[in-house]
Amino acid sequence: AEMERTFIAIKPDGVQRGLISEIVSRFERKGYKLVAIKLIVPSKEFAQKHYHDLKERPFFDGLCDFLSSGPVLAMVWEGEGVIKYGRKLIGATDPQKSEPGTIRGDLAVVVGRNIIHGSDGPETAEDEIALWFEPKELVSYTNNAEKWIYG
Ligand code: DAT
Ligand code: MG
Repeated sequence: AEMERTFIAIKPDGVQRGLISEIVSRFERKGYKLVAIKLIVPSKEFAQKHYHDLKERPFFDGLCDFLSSGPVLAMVWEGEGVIKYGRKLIGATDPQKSEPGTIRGDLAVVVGRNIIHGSDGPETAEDEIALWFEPKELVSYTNNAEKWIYG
């Protein structure tokens, strides 16, 4: 496998509920590397860009209102297989269907307040990272635990 990067965001419900440290720690303890992080309140127009693939869905307007309703913790995480496995850590879109042990399974109840976003593939990861972050905000550094995580 190759090092890859994914875009992960804690939505306004997760921030307001005090779940930042819980969620960040799951990615951190797994062994993924934090490359960028910032707290921002996205505009509705920005939320519409982020969710542009869903613009025909009936919940699109409410979803964009919700994402822009408060602070979002935007992050980039790096690691082998992090795009796909990050989605596994997050769990199914509808928390009613998320397995226990996943972030949504353990910490959320309904689909409209499912606390976290994660890129669903390599192309969306690249697009979402470029939408949310300037290249200079992606921090280049050596994680000294890496040789213990990857061997
Ligand atoms: P995911 O966030 O798991 O990638 P998605 O990309 O299909 O899911 O949808 C984006 C968000 O839209 C999702 O996290 C919550 C909301 N959403 C999805 N399906 C919904 C529905 N049927 N009703 C209300 N909100 C929905
Ligand atoms: Mg999605």
